[in-house]
Amino acid sequence: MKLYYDPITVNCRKVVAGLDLVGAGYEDELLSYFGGDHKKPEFRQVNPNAELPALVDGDLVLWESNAILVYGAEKTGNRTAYPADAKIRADIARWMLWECSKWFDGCYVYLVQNVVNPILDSTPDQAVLDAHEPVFRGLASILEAGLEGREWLCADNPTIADIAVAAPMHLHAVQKLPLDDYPNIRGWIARVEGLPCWQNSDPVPHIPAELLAKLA
Ligand SMILES: N[C@@H](CCC(=O)N[C@@H](CS)C(=O)NCC(=O)O)C(=O)O
Repeated sequence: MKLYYDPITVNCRKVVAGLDLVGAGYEDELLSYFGGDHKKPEFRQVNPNAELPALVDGDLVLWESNAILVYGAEKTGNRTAYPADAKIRADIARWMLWECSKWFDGCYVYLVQNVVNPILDSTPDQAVLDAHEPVFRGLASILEAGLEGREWLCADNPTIADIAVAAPMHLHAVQKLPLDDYPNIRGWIARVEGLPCWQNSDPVPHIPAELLAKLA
């Protein structure tokens, strides 16, 4: 399998960590997000959405990070990170769909304002953050309730759903996500951050030093 990715982006961090969790190996095809490689015609042949990541395995050309995680788990047959039980699978599908339809956007506003804007020499727009905060809090309350009394979202162990839902908040400290009111989320993200697959996919070493300095 060949994975097209830039390790610094949210959805690429998701697949790098998730494919590691399920034990799926692949060949690296590294692209530069800030360099705009994903918008070039040759990559659009792979993903017409011009978005990272994408995976090619023989005649299968796959985009959508959560589909890539399901495929990796099916390919390796990892029944711990992707249990066979129908109800657990439905729950995993639910959280992964919630992530890409709601939670990603809920967290992305903070990533753009507090991480991407400073990198691009623009200042965070507090009015945008203030207007968005109720949306974030509504979504965070749903995740907080989903984690009540549980260590992991869908099973007694981490599954691909935990990796998918953690990804949009992967830089939560520099994103400045307002997590003070959500102890279950804080405890859970700390557990995710303790996973070897999460530590192995740390994007920070891949961020050029001159860009990192702008976040200090
Ligand atoms: N739903 C897609 C979203 C992919 C996506 O938005 N990727 C971002 C990087 S995290 C991207 O490449 N965006 C294109 C751009 O900003 O021009 C997935 O989960 O794979």
